[in-house]
Amino acid sequence: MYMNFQLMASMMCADYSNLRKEVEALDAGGIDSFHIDIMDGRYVPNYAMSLNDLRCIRSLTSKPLDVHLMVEHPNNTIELFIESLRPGDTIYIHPEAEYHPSTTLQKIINGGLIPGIAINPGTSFETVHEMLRIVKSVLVMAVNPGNAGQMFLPYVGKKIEKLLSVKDEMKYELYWDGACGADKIRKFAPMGVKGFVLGTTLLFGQPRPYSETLAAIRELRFS
Ligand code: S6P
Ligand code: MG
Repeated sequence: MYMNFQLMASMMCADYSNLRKEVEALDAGGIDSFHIDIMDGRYVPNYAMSLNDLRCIRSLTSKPLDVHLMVEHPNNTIELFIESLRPGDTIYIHPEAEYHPSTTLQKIINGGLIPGIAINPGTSFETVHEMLRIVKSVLVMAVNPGNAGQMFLPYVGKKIEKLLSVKDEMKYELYWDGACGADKIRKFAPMGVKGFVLGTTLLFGQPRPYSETLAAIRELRFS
């Protein structure tokens, strides 16, 4: 059976000694968008990509960017991201990181971008329910935020089912971030998850070119 889903490259996993080549190979290889993980060392205990990395990648591709802000109080700096992006790009904030997440989401909307929230493994569906009316994209974290190469946390499955059950009524799309293997795409794409962020589990650090990996994923069999 043919299945329509999107594949995003988690650029914190890319080879930074060759960033231009990485972007070009992913772009030509059929990636749908570039996932940019921004961290502040406070909301999560790590630093990943910078605003300059984001601007560099934005200049190297015409494909959409999805920017995943793992920072405290994104409202303080959201304009920097909005002005660095284009219509069709998405900004995800973590609602726990903001006193008034709906104000920050409104700024993203007013900036002409797609508003999104990222939901941590330990954050309940009920906590974010009202925000689902505002956002267009929901990024479900299948690992704790902060690092690539972590183990999948199976308890997120139940929350994904809840989020899928109201997505049409509340008009948003659901995306997967963290430890995404072929088994996850095979199971969750038919259930309605629209796209998957690919990192070290499936895309980066593999012996074959990105074009072959991406083609193989698109050829997965769904019963
Ligand atoms: C985690 C981050 C993710 C990772 C991605 C890496 O804080 O938001 O986007 O970069 O999960 O993928 P993998 O397959 O190495 O877990
Ligand atoms: Mg991410």
